[in-house]
Amino acid sequence: MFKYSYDSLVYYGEDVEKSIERLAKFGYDAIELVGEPDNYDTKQVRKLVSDYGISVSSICSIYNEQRDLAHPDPAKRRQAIDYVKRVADMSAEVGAPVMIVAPTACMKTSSLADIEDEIKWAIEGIREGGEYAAKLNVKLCIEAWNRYETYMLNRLDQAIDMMKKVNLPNVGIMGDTFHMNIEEADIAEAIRKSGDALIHIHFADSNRAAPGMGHIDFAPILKALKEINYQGYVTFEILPAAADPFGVMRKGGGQEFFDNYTKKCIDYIKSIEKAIAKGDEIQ
Ligand code: LER
Ligand code: MN
Repeated sequence: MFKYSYDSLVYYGEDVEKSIERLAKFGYDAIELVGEPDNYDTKQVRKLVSDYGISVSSICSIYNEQRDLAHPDPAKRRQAIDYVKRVADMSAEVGAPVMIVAPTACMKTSSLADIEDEIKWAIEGIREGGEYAAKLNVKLCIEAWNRYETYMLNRLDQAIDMMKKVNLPNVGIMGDTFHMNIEEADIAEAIRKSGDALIHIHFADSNRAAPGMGHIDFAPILKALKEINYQGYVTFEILPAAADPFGVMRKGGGQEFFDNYTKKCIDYIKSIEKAIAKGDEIQ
């Protein structure tokens, strides 16, 4: 059986205890927290997850203009590296084994300098952050995003190439089925090719709604994860279908992402997992 968690990014503005309580109620093993260290009392979170019998799977770091590891300005890069380190501290404090790292800001769709220089700066930044995180027993996973969110890493093979250049034992990669559906020729094959390098994964359907609500076939994806003996969490990261999902949530939209989709995600994927285990034909 896979371990399941849910990215609390979509529980916008909610008290963390309510989120943890919901995830425990619907049978999740863990919560993915948002990489905003100032928003959490980490001691309290550690106690809460333990009280509700779940864990913190991971931290979903937020890479914006202020946190761009590939920025041509060294002062901005330093700021981004400091952010990676602060999230590593937060990960250790809440007991999360993995934190997400991205080489550039999300929604930065073209380079500000020569791309080879930007890639080199990103590698240096991830390496410095990774060395810091290693001392805290925290792993970094490099996430590839689709071409409308970044110009740098769009596929898992590119993330693996960067991971190899960073060259640290605690730095791996992750997939996100929403991005992979756009960029990979074959999602299951990309997972198989990643093998041990794949240490985390985000699940969402093609429209970023709960799996089962779009057109991704999750059976071959789960089979590929079994084949590589995937040991990480399957984390649902679903968001409103809008260019500015947070604008939707700020206006009070996205209520279905709380109880409704939280339950749908795990029930749907677990039912496929069970059918695979029984050897049933998946519809
Ligand atoms: C960005 O699209 C993404 O997939 C997240 O994991 C980070 O916000
Ligand atoms: Mn993601």
